[in-house]
Amino acid sequence: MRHTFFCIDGHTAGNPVRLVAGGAPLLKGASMSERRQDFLARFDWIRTGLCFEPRGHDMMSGGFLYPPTTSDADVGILFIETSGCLPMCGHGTIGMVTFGLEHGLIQPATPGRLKVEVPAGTIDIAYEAERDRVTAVKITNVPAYVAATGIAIEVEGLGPITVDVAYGGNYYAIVEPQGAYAGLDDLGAAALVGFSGIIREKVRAAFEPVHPLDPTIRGVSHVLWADRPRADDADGRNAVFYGDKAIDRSPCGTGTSARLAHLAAQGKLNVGERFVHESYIGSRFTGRVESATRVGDKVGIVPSIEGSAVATGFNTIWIDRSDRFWEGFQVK
Ligand code: PYC
Repeated sequence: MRHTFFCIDGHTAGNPVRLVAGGAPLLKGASMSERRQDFLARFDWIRTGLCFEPRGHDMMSGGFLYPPTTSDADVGILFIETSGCLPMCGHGTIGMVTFGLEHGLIQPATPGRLKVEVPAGTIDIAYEAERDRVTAVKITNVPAYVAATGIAIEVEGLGPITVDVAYGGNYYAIVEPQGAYAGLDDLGAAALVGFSGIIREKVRAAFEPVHPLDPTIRGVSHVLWADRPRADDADGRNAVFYGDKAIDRSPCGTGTSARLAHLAAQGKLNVGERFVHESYIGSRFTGRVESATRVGDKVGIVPSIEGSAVATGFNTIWIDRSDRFWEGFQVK
């Protein structure tokens, strides 16, 4: 049996975005969070088929547009990625909103503004367009907060390090320069990937964060290596590890949100201040601490992230069950 998925492929700040515009399954659930659970239970083969090899690769990421479940939202998004269905994805949102607007799949009630329902909550979008191109997307994200500080672990080949855990739509183990970690260029991508897997495993063994308002969001999924900026007009640089082998080519929207909450908690960033974040490849998002808030009983912030995306083409993909690799595979 052949399943056909019509996709708009592209990238946000260099990281892939595959908007699955045709072929989305009907999902059960009274919210995007419940639909995410339903998708994972019944349709995860679509995610692995579209994200893993041979139709995808280690960094593949994207999602589906759905009618929202709440009357105040314009659209709902379900994210797919090599590691699972994320509660929120910043670079994915910027890409899917851009491609959806440019191709008439999203019809805003108010031009220039959107409310988007994602599994982690409802986010506000402000976008700019010139003729038929969307040139900038700003996400006012779900609230971000620091879940734990000072988790001490021993990493074979790197030595002892201390990490903090912060939430920005996903939970991040944040590694700041310290000890044998002098900066991103000192390690390089292959070592960052190798150490990240170990760090995530050790942090998971030591601490399991659970979102105070949605217990389906739990556990450290990503590792954010923080560093000084390369450019004079940037404020920081990062490398975000996700899945099993991926370094985000963008500055990572939820990672930047978590980092903003982290810096705010350290007293290094105030409400109203912006933070230009460089990615591993030098692309940028502009982050901002919009306001102070609470996440359940935790002190947090409302972060925003701004960036842009480029569509690279249409891609009609078949998942044919007679193909031995119909569900996709990963080389570990
Ligand atoms: O931009 O939030 C993000 C993201 C998560 C994983 C990869 N990118």
